[in-house]
Amino acid sequence: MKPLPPGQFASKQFPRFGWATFADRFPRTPQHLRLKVKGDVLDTIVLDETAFAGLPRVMQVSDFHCVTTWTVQNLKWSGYRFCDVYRELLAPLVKADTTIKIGVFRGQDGYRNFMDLEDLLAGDVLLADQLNGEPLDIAHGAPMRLVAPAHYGYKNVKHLHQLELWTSAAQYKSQGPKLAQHPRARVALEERSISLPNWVFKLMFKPLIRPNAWLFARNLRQYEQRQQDETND
Ligand SMILES: Nc1nc2c(c(=O)[nH]1)N[C@H]1C(S)=C(S)[C@@H](COP(=O)(O)O)O[C@H]1N2
Ligand SMILES: [Mo]
Repeated sequence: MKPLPPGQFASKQFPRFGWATFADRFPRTPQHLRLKVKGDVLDTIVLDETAFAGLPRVMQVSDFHCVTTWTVQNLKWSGYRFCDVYRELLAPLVKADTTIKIGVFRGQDGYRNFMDLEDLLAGDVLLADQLNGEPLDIAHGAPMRLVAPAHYGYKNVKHLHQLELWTSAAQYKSQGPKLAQHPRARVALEERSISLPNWVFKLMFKPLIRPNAWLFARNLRQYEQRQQDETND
């Protein structure tokens, strides 16, 4: 088994998690895989099941690291390598003489984050639509999520519906608490936050793990109950 990165502990559970403001936000069409790709550098294109089906499907076992210090080990993801998606489907459409710096990912729940294109092209970065042999569920990012194991969880955007390709990160405004943002968020280097020293960050966020996981779990149960009630009506 891989050793844990600095400052992380192994969690048996894999909770639905995120910033508390997203605990009661859910994807609108979790059953439809439809990734819109846009930006000044290319004409907007929509990638659906058919577009992805032309790419090799890969399976990957990797660990998932939340910046608040929990790690789940040995998750079995399946989906498409971002580098394949980029090289096969997107790069041919990008206008000549443009250099893409970042990819901004948006989730159906309103969440967003970005990663450097260079980091996105690493071989272990996936657009995953399955976890442990099952289609992704609402808890973990249906219909498709970003999986970037070398980067903290907050870069691993769930419920993907849009990707924007930008030539510079200068205009990007971070969302939510500025405390837990780092442009690269590399786990091995403990790039947790640009504004807080790691020891303060860990002291502040560790006690919030359990209550936050509980909040997300409660909202998920309520969401599932509502879906159930709607189908029964
Ligand atoms: N769409 C979306 N993606 C998201 C989040 C979110 O709230 N919404 N939270 C991020 C954070 S902070 C973490 S730790 C992981 C949690 O993934 P999980 O719910 O599968 O455990 O998702 C990340 N991606
Ligand atoms: Mo997180």
